Amino acid sequence: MIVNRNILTLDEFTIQQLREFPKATGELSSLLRDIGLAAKRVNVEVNKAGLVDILGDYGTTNIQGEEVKKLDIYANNQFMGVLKHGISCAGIASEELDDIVIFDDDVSNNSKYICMFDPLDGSGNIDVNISIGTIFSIYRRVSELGKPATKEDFLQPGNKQVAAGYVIYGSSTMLVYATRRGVNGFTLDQSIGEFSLSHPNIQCPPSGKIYSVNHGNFFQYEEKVRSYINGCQKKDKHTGGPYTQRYIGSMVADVHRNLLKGGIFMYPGTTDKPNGKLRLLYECNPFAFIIEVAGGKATNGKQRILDVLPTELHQRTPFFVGSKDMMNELETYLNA
Ligand code: P6P
Repeated sequence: MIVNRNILTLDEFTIQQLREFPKATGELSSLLRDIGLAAKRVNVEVNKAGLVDILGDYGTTNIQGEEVKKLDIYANNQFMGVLKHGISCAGIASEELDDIVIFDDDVSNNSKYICMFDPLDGSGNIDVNISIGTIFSIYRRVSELGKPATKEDFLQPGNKQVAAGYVIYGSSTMLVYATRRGVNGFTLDQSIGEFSLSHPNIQCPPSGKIYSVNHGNFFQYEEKVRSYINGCQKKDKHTGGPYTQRYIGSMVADVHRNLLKGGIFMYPGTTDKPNGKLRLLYECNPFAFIIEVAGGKATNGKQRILDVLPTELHQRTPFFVGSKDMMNELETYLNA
Protein backbone atom coordinates (compact mmCIF):
# COMPACT_ATOMS: atom_id res chain seq x y z
CA MET A 1 0.00 0.00 0.00
CA ILE A 2 1.41 3.42 -0.95
CA VAL A 3 1.31 5.66 2.10
CA ASN A 4 0.87 9.29 1.27
CA ARG A 5 4.15 10.95 2.27
CA ASN A 6 3.48 13.72 4.72
CA ILE A 7 3.09 16.63 2.29
CA LEU A 8 2.58 19.95 4.03
CA THR A 9 -0.48 21.93 2.99
CA LEU A 10 -0.23 25.70 2.48
CA ASP A 11 -1.94 26.25 5.84
CA GLU A 12 0.43 23.85 7.63
CA PHE A 13 3.45 25.42 5.92
CA THR A 14 2.51 28.99 6.83
CA ILE A 15 1.79 27.96 10.42
CA GLN A 16 5.13 26.09 10.57
CA GLN A 17 6.85 29.26 9.34
CA LEU A 18 5.18 31.05 12.26
CA ARG A 19 6.79 28.65 14.74
CA GLU A 20 10.18 29.88 13.54
CA PHE A 21 9.20 33.49 14.27
CA PRO A 22 7.73 33.48 17.80
CA LYS A 23 7.20 37.24 17.66
CA ALA A 24 5.23 37.05 14.42
CA THR A 25 1.57 37.99 14.79
CA GLY A 26 0.42 35.48 12.20
CA GLU A 27 -1.14 38.19 10.05
CA LEU A 28 1.00 37.42 7.01
CA SER A 29 0.29 33.70 7.32
CA SER A 30 -3.41 34.49 7.60
CA LEU A 31 -3.25 36.75 4.53
CA LEU A 32 -1.56 34.03 2.47
CA ARG A 33 -4.18 31.51 3.55
CA ASP A 34 -6.91 33.98 2.52
CA ILE A 35 -5.29 34.26 -0.92
CA GLY A 36 -5.17 30.46 -1.15
CA LEU A 37 -8.90 30.28 -0.38
CA ALA A 38 -9.78 32.81 -3.10
CA ALA A 39 -7.52 30.97 -5.55
CA LYS A 40 -9.39 27.71 -4.93
CA ARG A 41 -12.70 29.43 -5.64
CA VAL A 42 -11.37 31.03 -8.84
CA ASN A 43 -9.91 27.70 -9.88
CA VAL A 44 -13.35 26.07 -9.79
CA GLU A 45 -14.71 28.63 -12.26
CA VAL A 46 -11.62 28.63 -14.49
CA ASN A 47 -11.84 24.87 -14.76
CA LYS A 48 -15.43 24.96 -15.98
CA ALA A 49 -15.15 28.10 -18.07
CA GLY A 50 -16.02 26.13 -21.17
CA LEU A 51 -19.15 24.66 -19.65
CA VAL A 52 -21.09 27.52 -18.20
CA ASP A 53 -22.04 30.89 -19.45
CA ILE A 54 -19.06 32.50 -17.78
CA LEU A 55 -17.22 32.94 -21.03
CA GLY A 56 -17.45 35.95 -23.17
CA ASP A 57 -17.10 39.59 -22.45
CA TYR A 58 -18.60 41.32 -19.48
CA GLY A 59 -19.56 44.12 -21.77
CA THR A 60 -17.30 46.59 -20.03
CA THR A 61 -13.69 47.67 -20.37
CA ASN A 62 -11.25 48.14 -17.49
CA ILE A 63 -8.89 51.09 -16.89
CA GLN A 64 -6.51 49.43 -19.30
CA GLY A 65 -9.15 49.83 -22.00
CA GLU A 66 -9.27 46.04 -22.32
CA GLU A 67 -12.48 44.07 -22.71
CA VAL A 68 -13.31 42.60 -19.33
CA LYS A 69 -14.11 38.88 -19.27
CA LYS A 70 -16.66 37.71 -16.73
CA LEU A 71 -13.97 35.63 -15.02
CA ASP A 72 -11.90 38.79 -14.51
CA ILE A 73 -14.68 40.31 -12.46
CA TYR A 74 -15.39 37.09 -10.60
CA ALA A 75 -11.70 36.65 -9.70
CA ASN A 76 -11.37 40.27 -8.65
CA ASN A 77 -14.37 39.97 -6.34
CA GLN A 78 -13.13 36.72 -4.81
CA PHE A 79 -9.72 38.14 -3.89
CA MET A 80 -11.14 41.47 -2.73
CA GLY A 81 -13.79 39.65 -0.66
CA VAL A 82 -11.47 37.32 1.28
CA LEU A 83 -9.03 40.16 1.95
CA LYS A 84 -11.77 42.54 3.11
CA HIS A 85 -13.24 39.95 5.47
CA GLY A 86 -9.86 38.72 6.71
CA ILE A 87 -7.85 40.18 9.59
CA SER A 88 -4.65 41.09 7.80
CA CYS A 89 -5.33 43.55 4.98
CA ALA A 90 -6.17 47.26 5.23
CA GLY A 91 -6.87 47.76 1.55
CA ILE A 92 -6.21 46.57 -2.00
CA ALA A 93 -5.40 47.70 -5.50
CA SER A 94 -6.35 45.67 -8.54
CA GLU A 95 -5.83 45.77 -12.29
CA GLU A 96 -9.62 45.64 -12.54
CA LEU A 97 -10.24 48.68 -10.31
CA ASP A 98 -9.54 52.29 -11.28
CA ASP A 99 -8.38 53.25 -7.77
CA ILE A 100 -7.36 51.71 -4.46
CA VAL A 101 -10.06 50.28 -2.16
CA ILE A 102 -9.55 51.10 1.52
CA PHE A 103 -11.54 48.71 3.72
CA ASP A 104 -11.84 51.30 6.52
CA ASP A 105 -13.31 49.22 9.34
CA ASP A 106 -11.83 48.72 12.82
CA VAL A 107 -10.22 45.34 12.06
CA SER A 108 -8.86 46.36 8.65
CA ASN A 109 -7.55 49.72 9.90
CA ASN A 110 -5.49 47.82 12.49
CA SER A 111 -4.18 45.39 9.84
CA LYS A 112 -0.48 45.64 9.01
CA TYR A 113 -0.59 44.88 5.28
CA ILE A 114 -1.97 46.01 1.95
CA CYS A 115 -2.25 43.80 -1.12
CA MET A 116 -2.14 44.54 -4.85
CA PHE A 117 -3.11 42.02 -7.47
CA ASP A 118 -3.88 41.25 -11.06
CA PRO A 119 -6.81 38.92 -10.43
CA LEU A 120 -6.67 37.11 -13.75
CA ASP A 121 -3.62 37.86 -15.89
CA GLY A 122 -3.78 36.66 -19.47
CA SER A 123 -7.56 36.60 -19.41
CA GLY A 124 -7.61 37.06 -23.17
CA ASN A 125 -6.59 33.39 -23.25
CA ILE A 126 -9.59 32.17 -21.23
CA ASP A 127 -11.67 31.24 -24.25
CA VAL A 128 -8.88 29.19 -25.86
CA ASN A 129 -7.95 27.17 -22.77
CA ILE A 130 -4.44 28.54 -22.32
CA SER A 131 -3.00 28.80 -18.79
CA ILE A 132 -3.86 32.04 -17.01
CA GLY A 133 -2.94 33.33 -13.58
CA THR A 134 -3.36 35.57 -10.57
CA ILE A 135 -0.44 37.76 -9.45
CA PHE A 136 -0.22 39.31 -5.97
CA SER A 137 2.07 41.62 -4.03
CA ILE A 138 2.05 42.31 -0.28
CA TYR A 139 3.48 45.34 1.53
CA ARG A 140 3.63 46.41 5.16
CA ARG A 141 1.73 49.68 5.54
CA VAL A 142 3.67 52.93 6.00
CA SER A 143 0.55 54.75 7.24
CA GLU A 144 -0.53 54.87 10.90
CA LEU A 145 -2.12 51.70 12.26
CA GLY A 146 -5.61 52.24 13.60
CA LYS A 147 -6.40 54.63 10.77
CA PRO A 148 -7.44 53.88 7.17
CA ALA A 149 -4.69 52.93 4.73
CA THR A 150 -3.53 55.67 2.38
CA LYS A 151 -2.26 55.93 -1.22
CA GLU A 152 1.32 56.05 0.09
CA ASP A 153 0.91 52.47 1.29
CA PHE A 154 0.50 51.44 -2.35
CA LEU A 155 3.17 53.62 -4.01
CA GLN A 156 6.13 51.90 -2.37
CA PRO A 157 9.10 50.58 -4.38
CA GLY A 158 9.11 46.85 -5.01
CA ASN A 159 12.10 46.38 -2.71
CA LYS A 160 9.69 46.99 0.20
CA GLN A 161 7.55 43.95 -0.63
CA VAL A 162 7.06 41.56 2.29
CA ALA A 163 5.80 38.75 0.07
CA ALA A 164 4.71 38.20 -3.53
CA GLY A 165 3.35 35.32 -5.52
CA TYR A 166 1.14 34.00 -8.24
CA VAL A 167 -1.40 31.29 -8.97
CA ILE A 168 -1.18 29.49 -12.31
CA TYR A 169 -4.39 27.83 -13.50
CA GLY A 170 -2.86 25.34 -15.89
CA SER A 171 -2.50 21.57 -16.35
CA SER A 172 -2.49 21.69 -12.57
CA THR A 173 -3.20 24.67 -10.35
CA MET A 174 -0.20 25.94 -8.43
CA LEU A 175 0.29 28.72 -5.93
CA VAL A 176 3.88 29.97 -5.75
CA TYR A 177 4.91 32.60 -3.23
CA ALA A 178 8.10 34.20 -2.03
CA THR A 179 9.15 35.85 1.19
CA ARG A 180 12.74 36.87 1.83
CA ARG A 181 13.23 33.36 3.24
CA GLY A 182 12.60 31.63 -0.08
CA VAL A 183 10.23 30.69 -2.89
CA ASN A 184 7.88 27.73 -2.41
CA GLY A 185 5.34 26.15 -4.76
CA PHE A 186 2.11 24.44 -3.75
CA THR A 187 0.05 22.28 -6.11
CA LEU A 188 -3.69 22.05 -5.57
CA ASP A 189 -4.50 18.50 -4.49
CA GLN A 190 -8.11 18.14 -5.67
CA SER A 191 -8.58 15.03 -3.52
CA ILE A 192 -8.35 17.10 -0.33
CA GLY A 193 -8.98 20.57 -1.78
CA GLU A 194 -5.71 21.89 -0.38
CA PHE A 195 -2.59 23.48 -1.88
CA SER A 196 0.18 21.03 -0.98
CA LEU A 197 3.91 21.75 -0.94
CA SER A 198 5.22 20.31 -4.21
CA HIS A 199 8.14 22.65 -5.06
CA PRO A 200 10.06 23.56 -1.88
CA ASN A 201 12.78 26.21 -2.06
CA ILE A 202 12.55 26.97 -5.79
CA GLN A 203 15.83 28.20 -7.29
CA CYS A 204 15.90 29.81 -10.74
CA PRO A 205 18.64 28.06 -12.80
CA PRO A 206 21.45 30.60 -13.39
CA SER A 207 21.13 30.04 -17.12
CA GLY A 208 18.81 28.41 -19.59
CA LYS A 209 17.97 27.92 -23.23
CA ILE A 210 14.60 29.66 -23.47
CA TYR A 211 13.85 33.23 -24.43
CA SER A 212 10.32 34.65 -24.36
CA VAL A 213 9.37 37.74 -26.33
CA ASN A 214 6.65 38.80 -28.75
CA HIS A 215 8.47 38.72 -32.10
CA GLY A 216 5.52 40.52 -33.68
CA ASN A 217 6.81 43.73 -32.09
CA PHE A 218 10.42 43.10 -33.16
CA PHE A 219 10.78 46.12 -35.45
CA GLN A 220 9.29 48.35 -32.75
CA TYR A 221 12.00 47.45 -30.21
CA GLU A 222 15.07 49.63 -29.80
CA GLU A 223 18.11 48.51 -31.77
CA LYS A 224 20.02 47.09 -28.74
CA VAL A 225 17.06 44.87 -27.83
CA ARG A 226 16.77 43.69 -31.45
CA SER A 227 20.47 42.92 -31.41
CA TYR A 228 20.12 40.78 -28.27
CA ILE A 229 17.11 38.93 -29.72
CA ASN A 230 19.16 38.21 -32.86
CA GLY A 231 21.93 36.94 -30.58
CA CYS A 232 19.43 34.52 -29.01
CA GLN A 233 18.88 32.96 -32.44
CA LYS A 234 22.46 32.23 -33.35
CA LYS A 235 25.75 31.15 -31.88
CA ASP A 236 27.00 34.40 -30.49
CA LYS A 237 30.00 35.15 -28.29
CA HIS A 238 27.78 37.19 -25.94
CA THR A 239 24.80 34.86 -25.58
CA GLY A 240 24.61 31.12 -25.10
CA GLY A 241 22.53 31.10 -28.30
CA PRO A 242 20.88 29.65 -30.25
CA TYR A 243 18.05 29.44 -27.74
CA THR A 244 14.51 28.08 -28.04
CA GLN A 245 11.77 30.69 -28.37
CA ARG A 246 8.70 30.11 -26.21
CA TYR A 247 5.98 32.77 -25.86
CA ILE A 248 2.55 31.85 -24.50
CA GLY A 249 1.10 35.35 -24.27
CA SER A 250 0.31 34.70 -20.62
CA MET A 251 3.08 36.14 -18.47
CA VAL A 252 2.33 33.93 -15.46
CA ALA A 253 2.83 30.83 -17.61
CA ASP A 254 5.94 32.15 -19.38
CA VAL A 255 7.69 33.34 -16.22
CA HIS A 256 6.68 30.22 -14.23
CA ARG A 257 8.29 27.99 -16.87
CA ASN A 258 11.45 30.12 -16.93
CA LEU A 259 11.59 30.17 -13.11
CA LEU A 260 11.65 26.37 -13.02
CA LYS A 261 13.68 25.62 -16.16
CA GLY A 262 15.78 28.75 -16.62
CA GLY A 263 15.18 31.37 -19.27
CA ILE A 264 14.50 35.04 -19.94
CA PHE A 265 11.18 36.83 -20.44
CA MET A 266 11.06 40.22 -22.08
CA TYR A 267 8.32 42.77 -22.63
CA PRO A 268 10.38 45.73 -23.91
CA GLY A 269 9.14 49.21 -24.67
CA THR A 270 8.09 49.76 -28.28
CA THR A 271 7.82 52.82 -30.49
CA ASP A 272 4.04 52.76 -29.89
CA LYS A 273 4.35 52.03 -26.15
CA PRO A 274 7.77 53.26 -24.88
CA ASN A 275 6.90 52.01 -21.37
CA GLY A 276 5.76 48.65 -22.67
CA LYS A 277 2.47 47.01 -21.69
CA LEU A 278 3.04 45.41 -18.29
CA ARG A 279 2.11 47.08 -15.02
CA LEU A 280 4.81 47.83 -12.46
CA LEU A 281 2.93 47.43 -9.19
CA TYR A 282 0.94 44.22 -9.62
CA GLU A 283 2.67 42.41 -12.48
CA CYS A 284 6.38 43.30 -12.67
CA ASN A 285 7.26 43.99 -9.02
CA PRO A 286 5.84 40.69 -7.72
CA PHE A 287 7.63 38.64 -10.37
CA ALA A 288 10.84 40.63 -9.86
CA PHE A 289 10.70 39.88 -6.13
CA ILE A 290 10.06 36.17 -6.70
CA ILE A 291 12.80 35.81 -9.32
CA GLU A 292 15.38 37.69 -7.23
CA VAL A 293 14.67 35.57 -4.13
CA ALA A 294 15.09 32.52 -6.41
CA GLY A 295 18.48 33.83 -7.64
CA GLY A 296 17.50 35.58 -10.87
CA LYS A 297 17.36 39.25 -11.95
CA ALA A 298 14.73 41.72 -13.15
CA THR A 299 15.20 45.16 -14.71
CA ASN A 300 13.40 47.73 -16.81
CA GLY A 301 16.37 47.73 -19.17
CA LYS A 302 18.07 50.45 -17.22
CA GLN A 303 17.67 49.72 -13.51
CA ARG A 304 16.58 47.03 -11.05
CA ILE A 305 12.79 46.88 -11.21
CA LEU A 306 12.50 46.67 -7.42
CA ASP A 307 14.23 50.05 -7.06
CA VAL A 308 11.80 51.93 -9.33
CA LEU A 309 9.88 54.55 -7.33
CA PRO A 310 6.21 54.30 -8.38
CA THR A 311 4.24 57.46 -9.12
CA GLU A 312 0.97 56.02 -10.39
CA LEU A 313 -1.09 52.93 -9.50
CA HIS A 314 -1.34 51.54 -13.05
CA GLN A 315 1.95 52.75 -14.46
CA ARG A 316 3.59 50.57 -17.09
CA THR A 317 7.24 49.57 -17.37
CA PRO A 318 9.47 47.73 -19.83
CA PHE A 319 10.26 44.38 -18.20
CA PHE A 320 13.20 41.95 -18.51
CA VAL A 321 13.25 39.06 -16.03
CA GLY A 322 14.93 35.69 -15.68
CA SER A 323 18.08 33.66 -15.12
CA LYS A 324 20.99 35.65 -13.76
CA ASP A 325 23.53 34.76 -16.47
CA MET A 326 21.03 35.41 -19.28
CA MET A 327 20.09 38.77 -17.76
CA ASN A 328 23.79 39.64 -17.51
CA GLU A 329 24.19 38.68 -21.20
CA LEU A 330 21.27 40.97 -22.06
CA GLU A 331 22.89 43.80 -20.14
CA THR A 332 26.10 43.51 -22.20
CA TYR A 333 23.91 44.45 -25.19
CA LEU A 334 21.84 47.15 -23.51
CA ASN A 335 24.88 48.81 -21.96
CA ALA A 336 27.03 48.56 -25.12
P1 P6P B 1 1.18 40.69 -26.09
C1 P6P B 1 -1.67 39.26 -20.99
O1 P6P B 1 -2.60 40.17 -21.55
C2 P6P B 1 -0.41 40.06 -20.67
O2 P6P B 1 -0.69 41.08 -19.78
C3 P6P B 1 0.68 39.14 -20.13
O3 P6P B 1 0.18 38.09 -19.39
C4 P6P B 1 1.36 38.68 -21.39
O4 P6P B 1 2.71 38.31 -21.18
C5 P6P B 1 1.26 39.90 -22.29
O5 P6P B 1 0.10 40.62 -21.87
C6 P6P B 1 1.12 39.51 -23.73
O6 P6P B 1 1.05 40.73 -24.47
O7 P6P B 1 1.20 42.15 -26.47
O8 P6P B 1 2.48 40.00 -26.40
O9 P6P B 1 -0.01 39.93 -26.58
